[in-house]
Amino acid sequence: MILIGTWDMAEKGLILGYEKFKKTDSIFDAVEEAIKEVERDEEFTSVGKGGLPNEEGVLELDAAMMDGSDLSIGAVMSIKNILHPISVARLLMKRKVNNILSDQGAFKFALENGFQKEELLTEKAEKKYLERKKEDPLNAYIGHDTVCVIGLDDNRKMVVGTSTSGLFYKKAGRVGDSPFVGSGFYVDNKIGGAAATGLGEDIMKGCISFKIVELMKKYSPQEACEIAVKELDSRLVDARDISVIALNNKGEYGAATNIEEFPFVVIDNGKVKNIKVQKVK
Ligand code: SD4
Repeated sequence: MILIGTWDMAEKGLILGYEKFKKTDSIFDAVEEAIKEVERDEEFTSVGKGGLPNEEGVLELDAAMMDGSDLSIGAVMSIKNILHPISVARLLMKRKVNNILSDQGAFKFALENGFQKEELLTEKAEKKYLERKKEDPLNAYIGHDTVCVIGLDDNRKMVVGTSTSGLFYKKAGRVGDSPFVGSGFYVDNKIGGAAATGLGEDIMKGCISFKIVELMKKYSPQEACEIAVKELDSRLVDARDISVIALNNKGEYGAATNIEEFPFVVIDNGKVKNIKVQKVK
């Protein structure tokens, strides 16, 4: 089994995800467990608890999960006060309708399904917010990352999950790419999976995760990531940060970025690899 995750922050989660997999043999459990770890760790200021709030000082979270075997999707957008949005997304995934919920509807669904209301805004995050408030608004939106995890088991079952607090100091109700299928994530067992992190507004313009999966019909994950990032970066006016990871159903993986350096983590049958890719040329 293989798990691949965005940024260094994914490392501990991937290890826990692998441990979980050994117990339950479920790639869904592995991906969920990996992301839950990042959501609960207050040190990671762009996902879950301790994440950075919007312009009004409110923490709004986006998350999604997709099953590559039947292409089912679950997602939540702008959910508040729920520690594990990824678990809510997973629960929504097998519903034929009403599988993508936002804000109050997502929160209500979570409460009805046994999740607890929780304060997720930490003192540290609030302090950062108050400092940001005093700064030049042109500096806004710096400080954001999404944890994306793609998993593959030995039976070629694949799943992808994403979770983020989105852009720091975003407008209330703003949603990025992370809960949007095709943009923030995509997976098809017949080919592979991909996921993105960076400025959602730019990522969405290229439906980049779907594009990478399509490209993997012909290219390796590394080539597919590079082609997609290069194309989108050159197509946009003043493109901002776009970083992607991909894993195919043979266990080959790749990543690409248009920023100076993008770290990602892979756990391949228990062996952790911390890898960095440089800006694509
Ligand atoms: C968003 N893509 O909400 C997310 C944020 C992110 O690296 O991934 N930043 O736009």
